[in-house]
Amino acid sequence: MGRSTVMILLISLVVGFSIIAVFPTFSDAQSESKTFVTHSGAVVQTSGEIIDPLYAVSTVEFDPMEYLRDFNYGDISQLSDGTVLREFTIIAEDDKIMEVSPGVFYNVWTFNGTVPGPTIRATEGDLLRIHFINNGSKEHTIHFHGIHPAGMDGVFEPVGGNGGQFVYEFEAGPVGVHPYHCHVMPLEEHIVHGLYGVFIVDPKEERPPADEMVMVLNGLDTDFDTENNFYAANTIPFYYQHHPIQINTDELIRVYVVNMVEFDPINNFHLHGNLYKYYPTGTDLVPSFYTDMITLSQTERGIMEFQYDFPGKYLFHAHKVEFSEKGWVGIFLVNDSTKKNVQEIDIGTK
Ligand SMILES: [Cu+2]
Repeated sequence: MGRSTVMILLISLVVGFSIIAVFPTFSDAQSESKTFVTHSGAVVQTSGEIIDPLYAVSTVEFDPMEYLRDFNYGDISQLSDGTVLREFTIIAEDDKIMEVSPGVFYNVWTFNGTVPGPTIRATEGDLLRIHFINNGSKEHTIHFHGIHPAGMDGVFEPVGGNGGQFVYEFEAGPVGVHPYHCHVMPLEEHIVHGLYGVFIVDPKEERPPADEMVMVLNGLDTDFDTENNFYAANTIPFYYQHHPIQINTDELIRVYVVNMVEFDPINNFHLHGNLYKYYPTGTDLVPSFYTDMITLSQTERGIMEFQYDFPGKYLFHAHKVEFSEKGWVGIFLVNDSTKKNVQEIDIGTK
């Protein structure tokens, strides 16, 4: 036998054993997965739940306009040393169905019944006590970004489903805007299904009064192929385009923006007809940028401040066009505050 024949024999043996080694795993995986044709016609294998729109019923009530300006300050009491205690109850569930777009039903995993979960708000130095109940079927946790003891990090303390409980307790800090999310593996799956929300820590000396709102930039992988089919600000694609956010000229607007998009490495936020002051993570009271475009990676966030001089309709959207065309686009409808005042005076004199 020549040297080349020996080599061919060796290669054949290696390839043969590889096929034997790989094949059982492959067929196991195949028995668990289902075949699914995506909206674009691609055939994908998925281990996710395929929901028939004809028989599905939405079990989630979520109003993006209400969520936008809804801040949960918790049940407030005072400790003997004067510290403010804020208590929250957060319940995780993983069996809800949401009609995210007409005819598109998606199994969302929720904190307090919605995606995103409630916006938790406190002042720096307050004591937070979060009563977490896991009514889901899988293990879940709450992992807060911020500063806290290791045992409160929501990573190594999985909370079992069907009523498992845990109490997270830590001091609110640092000042800024932070995400919270489930940190159970596979992490992508627990996040993309919706287990996240926003945690705002206000400075002791309050920021100037403003029309404040929260925008969570998120994506929905409705066919479980680890690519997003929809993008949005606050979950429902195109919502604020069809229901513009009403604001007033010469009024300070403050947007707490958090990027929770999975799979795509970056997202961004472009504002039309204006620029905003930007405070990355909101940890500083002095803005770092004056711009109309910020780029955000996973869980990157910050505070935007701006005011409009001129009334009218202005777009805000991802400048990554694919994202805006798949739902991450909205409109600010700027009302003329001087005109409004004149009308009020007119009514008053009649
Ligand atoms: Cu989870």
